[in-house]
Amino acid sequence: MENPSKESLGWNAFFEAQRNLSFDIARVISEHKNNYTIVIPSKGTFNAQITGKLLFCSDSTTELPKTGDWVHCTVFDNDTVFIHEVLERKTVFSRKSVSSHGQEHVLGTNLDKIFIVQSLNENFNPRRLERYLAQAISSGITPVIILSKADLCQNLDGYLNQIKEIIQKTTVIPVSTVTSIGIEKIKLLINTGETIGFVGSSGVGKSTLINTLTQKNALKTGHVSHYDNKGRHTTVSRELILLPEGGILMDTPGMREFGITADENGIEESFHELSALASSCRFQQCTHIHEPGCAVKEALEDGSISKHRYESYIKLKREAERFSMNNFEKRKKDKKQGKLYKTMKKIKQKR
Ligand SMILES: Nc1nc2c(ncn2[C@@H]2O[C@H](COP(=O)(O)OP(=O)(O)O)[C@@H](O)[C@H]2O)c(=O)[nH]1
Ligand SMILES: [Mg+2]
Ligand SMILES: [Zn+2]
Repeated sequence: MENPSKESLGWNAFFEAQRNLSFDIARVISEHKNNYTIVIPSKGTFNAQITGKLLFCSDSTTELPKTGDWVHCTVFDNDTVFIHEVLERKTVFSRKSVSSHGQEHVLGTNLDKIFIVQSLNENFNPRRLERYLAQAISSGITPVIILSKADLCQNLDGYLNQIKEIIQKTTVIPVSTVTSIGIEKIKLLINTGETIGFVGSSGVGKSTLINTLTQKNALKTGHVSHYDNKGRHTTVSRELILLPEGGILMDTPGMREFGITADENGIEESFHELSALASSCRFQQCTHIHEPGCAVKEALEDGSISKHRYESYIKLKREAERFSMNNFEKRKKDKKQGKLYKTMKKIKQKR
């Protein structure tokens, strides 16, 4: 697999419809500061930069190339490749960043599946699982739950019991890279041309699992050294890895917090037993907090839904709502200007 075909890199009809034949196409394998590693089908791996036009015409950094993107590019010589355009993304998996005022932070694009990895020890956390699930579902990406380090766990059923109501239709695979349990099941879920993102806290075993799946035969697509302008080696944070038997894996760095950018539909879908109840609430716009005739509250009181589940639902709905409000830069500005206007009016009235 020296020079992979476009299909094995994940190219399909969705991207073909956007093809501009005056350019080469390439998939972004990893991103560094102003520098990308890309694979051009049948040509190989290159370092690439973006054109000034792409940089200056982008409204936000989320529009710039991200790991997983398909791009239109031009090879000038083997050292100079310019990315002109990012093709429309089939899916985007993001989180709300903790540091930069809750902006959207793209983790990877054009993912077909998300493997949510939690280890069967103190890392296991049903509430965090709900977050990842809501985010995957609202991004239109199929989630799979991977319960790692199964060799350390004496009580698998106890763990499974805790997530019974959360998982709904989601596939759950207990796995161990020590005993190899579950590895074959995971392989069956990775189809040729599919891109799979691995997410989960640091230390749960994502990289070890990816190494096991690739059996070190993977094409070392990101195996170009990257140096920033001071000559320091920069960390490769996210990287696509091609499996020899088909399938593309994306490792992500561990995240201490995972803020969701999910939309309300995604939340409703991942909590569908609660949304189903909501249709029987007396008020259509019921918030399920204090309204009379609330079917969700009734179910909570009679014990048919758990308190944990109810609280997550309310919390994530609120978070999604807040994100969608904050996300519209314009709205934010309007709000600020509105505030300023009100303050000035007050000052004037006082005079
Ligand atoms: N007992 C056990 N340890 C594992 C397993 N998979 C990974 N580990 C260990 O967990 C630690 C973190 O693994 P790593 O793959 O770096 O986690 P990542 O941060 O999610 O990429 C390492 O010390 C691994 O050896 C497993 O299935 N069982
Ligand atoms: Mg890792
Ligand atoms: Zn209600």
